[in-house]
Amino acid sequence: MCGIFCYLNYLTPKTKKYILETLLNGLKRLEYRGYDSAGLAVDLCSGDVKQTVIVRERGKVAALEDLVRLNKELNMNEMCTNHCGIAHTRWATHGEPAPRNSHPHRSDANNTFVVIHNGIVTNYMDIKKFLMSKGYSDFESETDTEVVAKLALYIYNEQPSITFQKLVETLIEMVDGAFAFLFKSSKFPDEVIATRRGSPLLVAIKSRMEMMTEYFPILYSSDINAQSRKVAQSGDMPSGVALNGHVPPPSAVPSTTASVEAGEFKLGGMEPVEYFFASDASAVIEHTNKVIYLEDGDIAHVDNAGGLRIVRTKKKHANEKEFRYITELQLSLEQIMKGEYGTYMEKEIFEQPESVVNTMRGRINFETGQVKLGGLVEYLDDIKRSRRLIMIACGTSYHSALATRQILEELSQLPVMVELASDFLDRNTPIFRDDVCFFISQSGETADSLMALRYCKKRGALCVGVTNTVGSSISRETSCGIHINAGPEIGVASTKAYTSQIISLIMFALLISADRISMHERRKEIIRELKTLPGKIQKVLDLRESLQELAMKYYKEKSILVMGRGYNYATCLEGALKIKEITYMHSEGIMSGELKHGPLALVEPTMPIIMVAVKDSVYVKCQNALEQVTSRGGWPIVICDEDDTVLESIVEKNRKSKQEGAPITVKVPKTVDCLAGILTVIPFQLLSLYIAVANERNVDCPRNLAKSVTVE
Ligand code: G6Q
Ligand code: GLU
Repeated sequence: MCGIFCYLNYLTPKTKKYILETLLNGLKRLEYRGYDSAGLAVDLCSGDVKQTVIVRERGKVAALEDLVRLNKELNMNEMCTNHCGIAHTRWATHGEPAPRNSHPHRSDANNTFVVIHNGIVTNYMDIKKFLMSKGYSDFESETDTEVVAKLALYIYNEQPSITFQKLVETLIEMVDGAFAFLFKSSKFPDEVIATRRGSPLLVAIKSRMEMMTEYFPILYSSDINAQSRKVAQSGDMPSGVALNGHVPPPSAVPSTTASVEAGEFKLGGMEPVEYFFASDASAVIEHTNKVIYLEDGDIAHVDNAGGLRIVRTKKKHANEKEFRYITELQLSLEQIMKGEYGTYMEKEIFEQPESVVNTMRGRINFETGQVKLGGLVEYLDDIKRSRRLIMIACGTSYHSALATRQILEELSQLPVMVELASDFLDRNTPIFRDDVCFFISQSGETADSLMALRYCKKRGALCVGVTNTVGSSISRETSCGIHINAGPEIGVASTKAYTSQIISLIMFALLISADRISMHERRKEIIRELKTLPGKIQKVLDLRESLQELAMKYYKEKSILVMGRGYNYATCLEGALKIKEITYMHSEGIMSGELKHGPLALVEPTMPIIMVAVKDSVYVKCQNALEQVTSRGGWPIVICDEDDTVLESIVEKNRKSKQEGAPITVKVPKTVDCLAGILTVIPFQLLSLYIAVANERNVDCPRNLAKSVTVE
């Protein structure tokens, strides 16, 4: 999530103005990732001891820039020969967007250690308790990140002779969750350490010298001394690279004088060098195209002699790659921001194997089956005692409520109502003090949902937010809530937020039923399936080519009907919404139980129809619906389980010769009923995307729509 940027100049005299502009510019390049606040840390270069100054602001990078300009401590003309500056854009997960919660965070009033962080430290409460017991109690923020800065100081104070690298190595062993961290310290001036686990991070190198190799060796701290073999000028591989079958191609032969020696990037004595660390290449491409993408567990260290080394604690498996590629970027800025994808929507669809993991991270213990939602702890008993649960939302978020209503009813044993916020308000719906109202919203700013929240709050109901935006109006005005942690969603058509909303609500259902023995097996089955979900999502994404084919079949059509029932009714509504909003084609989600009551009149051989039917409790009813449709000349595409042959044969039976050749089924992996909607909706996300692309629509910004609907 969000952005990290660092600029380190070694033997390259730069004014403070240049350094600050480079940092701010780096952050601006990362703005597209979405964020709510920004900050940076630089040193005062005059004086014996380098003092670190931190500047942080809520809102845009431009606001931070204004604050930097006004800062009296910073002398823009000051020359820094060696300097390390770090900068950050934050997408809040813990604590509202505010200067005090913005990064960098510091260990103490002297800024001895400062840290920036993307991701979530899931055991931050435990670390905080531990630090407080040791007398480190001057916490200034509500973030999970601040504990890391304080933990760094604690480790240092315990072992004042510890190296910077060893300190970070020790620290990350104690931290659970996902992170990309950058550490800077007055105890180790002009140095920086970067490390990651689950969040992206790269280091880019700018030097007059040409790199002599395309491979950067890894050092293992367990056997660092043994790693002193050298890259010989003759073209030997960096130490360890040739081991275990990872023999790089002959193009790795060194070409000039910069060398990678014993795992350290050396620049021939007193050579100047500049390093950049960033969450993605868009922030560095204007400076250099030499980039090393760090991998989980890598600790990249630039020392005070300008050397770079990448260290790992130990080998995970024997044939682990013992080097990182030094990549030469060939891409334009625009291409880098969207990665390999043409649009943000596409990128966000393909991010789902990761985003669902982020939603579950630190919340589900797959071994013990325990579910923890930190934001609800204090209110769980009240929720269990409530009269009914009411889920209120708009658009896609409303569909996520529909998708989870049944499992919530089953596991909570409470009546569950699902409401469109606008209609809920229109009806002046009766609300009572013992109601619990959930407000589901990606942006957390949707006007109708917010009004409904205020309406319910006024009537004394307990209001719970389920949003993707910490610090949003809905997250602020609710009493408690769940942050869905899908990461910033930029495409107007909601995709990854939808699947993460479903998972969040299912986690809530699991939580509320945790002490019901009768639900034990059911919960176990769901938790088991949640674990395998990312792989299954990937399998559906791998169907992209057949969905592209299908899009080419449909892209000139005027209308598509989408039919299903049970858990998959929500998929039909959401699928139809995706199609209409980005392709501008008419599409209707139809509850197949309603077919006979009207929609059947639309069925004829030329009407495009997609039916969703997986082997759950309504499967037989879905077969009947399919029979009804095919016997009236309809020839639907069926989204079904991968082992299904029955539905195919029903379609085949009624197949007219002129319809031959096109695909009949889109098969998705089998999962438990309440999670099937996550797998069945992805074909619609992709189909609508490909139809929109074929029709040259603006996928990310469809006409007449906005990402955040702040008007009624
Ligand atoms: C769907 C749209 C839209 C959205 C609603 C509610 O693709 O993004 O339907 O879901 O406008 O928005 P929030 O979830 O931000 O409240
Ligand atoms: N969890 C951290 C916070 O809330 C970092 C969020 C981010 O990735 O920007 O401050």
